[in-house]
Amino acid sequence: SEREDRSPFKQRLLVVANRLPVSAVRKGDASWQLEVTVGGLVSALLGITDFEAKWIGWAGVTVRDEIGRKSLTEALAEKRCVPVFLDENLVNLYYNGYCNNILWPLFHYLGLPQEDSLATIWSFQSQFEAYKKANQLFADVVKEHYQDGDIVWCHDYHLMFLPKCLKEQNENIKVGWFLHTPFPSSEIYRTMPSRSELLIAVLAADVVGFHTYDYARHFVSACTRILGLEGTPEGVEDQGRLTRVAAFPIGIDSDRFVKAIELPQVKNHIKEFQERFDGRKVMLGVDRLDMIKGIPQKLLAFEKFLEDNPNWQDKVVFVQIAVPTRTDVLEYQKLTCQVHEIVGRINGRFGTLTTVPIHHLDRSFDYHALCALYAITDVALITSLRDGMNLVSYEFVACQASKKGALILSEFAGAAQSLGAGAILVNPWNVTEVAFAIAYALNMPSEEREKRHHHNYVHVTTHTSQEWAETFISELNDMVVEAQLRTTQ
Ligand code: ADQ
Repeated sequence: SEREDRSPFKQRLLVVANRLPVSAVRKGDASWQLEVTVGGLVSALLGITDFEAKWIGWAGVTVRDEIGRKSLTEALAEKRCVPVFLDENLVNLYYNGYCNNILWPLFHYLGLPQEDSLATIWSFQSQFEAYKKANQLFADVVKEHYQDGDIVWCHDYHLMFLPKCLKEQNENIKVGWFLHTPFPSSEIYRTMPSRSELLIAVLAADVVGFHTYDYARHFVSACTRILGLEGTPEGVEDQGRLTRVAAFPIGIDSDRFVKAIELPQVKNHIKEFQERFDGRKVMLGVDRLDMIKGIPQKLLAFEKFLEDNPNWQDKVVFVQIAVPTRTDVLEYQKLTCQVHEIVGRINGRFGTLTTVPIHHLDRSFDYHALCALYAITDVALITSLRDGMNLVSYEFVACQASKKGALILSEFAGAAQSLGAGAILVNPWNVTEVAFAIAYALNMPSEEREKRHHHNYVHVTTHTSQEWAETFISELNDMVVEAQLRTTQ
């Protein structure tokens, strides 16, 4: 409640991320329609009642006029959100360019952009300058809202410069930075033209967090090899100042999914889907349509499975839901075409007059329908080529309390570290291996399925998003106390 939020005992938390958890559509000069988008980060922080959280980020729209900016700021304030305004040119260079065309592929081992891509049209250097400028704009907004004792938690690859900008404003700010993607091996990272500046900027934070121990280790190696700093079990040291570097694996708000299965809307969908797919086993993939998710490879593996197992051809259906993202980017358009072509070929080869083996949908599913799909699935197929964590695997497990279906999971998703003992781990590049895993999962005896599911279910329901956020924040508080003790000694 309003009164609770103002409690003097609550520590204030400023969460800074590129996008606010609200999208805004302008309805008139001074009127806005706001829609809350519940992502992993939002639900993680909803569960935290010990802190008073405020969000700072871009609302996804360009607003040029003062009336618009003022009215959007007021509308967002009711949702505890503060907008950062970025103009179109900056969004192109900073967000489309540097973030999504350079950092995203590099961090997922896809390398730096090649000749014919957008990077050469907008030169690298101007994108990097725009990136720094955008990060400074985020820092300026933080400054306006910062009060002594606040915690500032910066998120993701969009804001690697933010810790540095914040500490330059005020060295006493408690700053944490968390990366949601993998941090690549230092051999990959060191191809980055601005490699040193980025590392130095991140190291300004008090705590730097990653999903897995491997990513944290890669980051420390990059700092030792590129910057010549000392790596310790605690983090990275530079002239007596320690930046804590550690793994904080994210989770989901598992209760929200476990309980969803009992909701009438979800039950209706479950009934509808069960009737629709009656007599066939259901396999499911849910991804953003992104190269890192390995969708073409997954389809090829399914094709190989159908080829090798004719007895399964009319007994299994594969539902692949792929929400399009970054649709204005050429590489993503090419990916969509490629996926459509493979789906068409497989359905042409193995379909009948009444059924097709693959239902491929280019769209997002609402929460109730998604939970129902998770619940009726026999085998989930997640074959990311690289993935920071992958929360779809967690959501699937949380919705499978009664069915106890099998999970095929890429060893290159962070989730492989936590769900490895329950899932069937695969190398997504090896189509034959994945095809074999599909056959294995579909034929798996129920005791084995239950055992594997139990392992995953215990993990997903105990290592929740709330626990993740609390652990990170308390580490940040402790770290700052330790640093103060050190300087007073
Ligand atoms: P993403 O790459 O977006 O996140 P993921 O962790 O799987 O990947 O989260 C996707 C979210 O979007 C899930 O909550 C899922 O339910 C939802 N979603 C995906 N497709 C959908 C569809 N068709 N309809 C409806 N909802 C859909 C990044 C990193 C991940 C990391 C997270 C969190 O790339 O590796 O796990 O951040 O840190």
